[in-house]
Amino acid sequence: SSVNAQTYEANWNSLDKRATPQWWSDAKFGIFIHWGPYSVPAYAPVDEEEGVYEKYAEHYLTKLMQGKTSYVNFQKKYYGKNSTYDDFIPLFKAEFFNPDRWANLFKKSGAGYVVLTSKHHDGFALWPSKETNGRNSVDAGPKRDIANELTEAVKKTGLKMGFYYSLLEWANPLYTGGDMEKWTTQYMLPQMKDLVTRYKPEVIFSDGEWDYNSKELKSEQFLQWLYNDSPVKNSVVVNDRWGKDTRSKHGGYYTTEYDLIGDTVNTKRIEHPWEESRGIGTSYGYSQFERLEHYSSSKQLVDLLIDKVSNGGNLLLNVGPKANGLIPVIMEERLLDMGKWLKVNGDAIYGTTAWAKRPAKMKEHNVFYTQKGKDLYVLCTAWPKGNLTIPGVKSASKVSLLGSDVKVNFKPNTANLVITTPSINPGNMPSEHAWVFKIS
Ligand code: FUL
Repeated sequence: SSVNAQTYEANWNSLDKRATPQWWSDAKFGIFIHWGPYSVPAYAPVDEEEGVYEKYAEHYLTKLMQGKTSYVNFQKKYYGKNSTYDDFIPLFKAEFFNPDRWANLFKKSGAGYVVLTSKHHDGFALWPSKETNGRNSVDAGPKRDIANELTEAVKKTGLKMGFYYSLLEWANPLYTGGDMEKWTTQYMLPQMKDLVTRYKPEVIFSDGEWDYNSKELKSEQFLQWLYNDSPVKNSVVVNDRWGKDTRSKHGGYYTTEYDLIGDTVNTKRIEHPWEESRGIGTSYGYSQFERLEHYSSSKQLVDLLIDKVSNGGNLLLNVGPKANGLIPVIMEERLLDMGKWLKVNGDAIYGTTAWAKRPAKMKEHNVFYTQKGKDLYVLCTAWPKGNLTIPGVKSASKVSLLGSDVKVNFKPNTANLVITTPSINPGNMPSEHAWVFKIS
C-alpha cells in the first residue's frame, strides 16, 4: 500500500503527482468523528434555520461570537449570563469514553478507516499539544490523550487511523490577527508536525482553508515534509483543503459535504479520488435536539454508500459522540446495519472501481454498477421486477446473487445481457436494503 519512493518539491505541480495510496481507494468507507467542547451544548437550531452549515453544532463558538440570537439566548438560559464557550471545557469530561468499544463498533460497521477531529475550528486539541497553552484534552476537560487512546484501539482492530485538522481557529489571536507568517511558523506547522510525529496518522483531513491561499498557509511546505520525511510518507492520504485555491484542484482526494458543498457535479465524473462526508443526522458534532426525522435511515445510508462508490468515491460517515464519551444508540444502530449489509455485499464495494461504461442515470433506475477485475457488480437499491437489462454487456459465464445460492438465469441478446430476477421468499433474501448480482 505504499506509493513510489520519490522526492517531492514544495509546489503543487510536484505534490499533485503523488498518487493517493491504494489502501484508501480500496477501503471505500470510513468513519468520521467530531468530538470536542461543542459536544457539551450539542446545540444547533434544528427547526428554525435553513442552510446546511446552520445545522452544524460544532459551529457553536462562531455563532456565539457573531451574536446569533438563538445561540446567545441558549447560552444565557442554560449556562448563565456571564458564561463563555470555554466554560464547556471542564464539562467535556469524556468520563465514559471507552476507545476499544468505539473501535469495535467501527470495525463492525465494515469501515476501513477512522478520522477523528484532532482540533476543530474552536482550537481545542484532543492531544497534549503544547501550542494550545492548556486548551487540550490532557491538561483540561477529559484529562486524557484521546488521540493516542483512540489510535491504539483503532489500530488493534486492523483499521487505519487518521485525523481531521483545522487550519483556522476562530478565537485564537495569533490567527485572527491575520499575520500568517506568525500563525504558520509559531503555531500551525509545529502543531501539525507534532500530531503526525506522535500518532502517525494515515489520513489527514485538513479543513478551514477558506480564508487564505495555500501559499500563505504554507501548505505546500507541510505536504513536502509529509510526503518526503514524515513517518507516514508512504501510506498517508490527504484531502484537497489546503487553501482557498485548492479545493477540487490540489492535494489529495477531493471532498464533498452533504452532497451540497464542494464540486458535487464534476467530482463524480472525473478520474480522481474523492470522498463525500456527512453526519448521520444534520450535524457533525452531536446535536441533541435532532429528532428521528433528522436522521438518515439505514436504507438511506446503504443507498448513499452505493451511490458514491459506483461513481468512484468513498463515503466518510460521521458520528458525533456525547460529551460523556457515549455514542448515541441511533448512530450505533446505523453503523451496525451498514456492517450487516457489507458483510454480505462487501465484495461489490471493497477494492472496486466505477464501471467505465456506467449509464448517467443510475439513481433514477435504482441500479448501480461497480467493477473489479473481470467481474461486474450490479447493485440494486430496489428489488428488480421482471428482467434486469445490463446495457452493453454482451456475454457472461455466470451470474450470481451475492449471499445466496439461488440459480440466476441470464441470456445475452444483441446488445445487452438480460438477467431474469429470481423469485425468492422474503425470508430468504440475502440482505436488507439492497442486493447485488455479480456477473462473471
Ligand atoms: C466543514 C467544517 O466547517 C464542518 O464543521 C465540518 O468539520 C466539515 C467536515 O467541514 O467545512
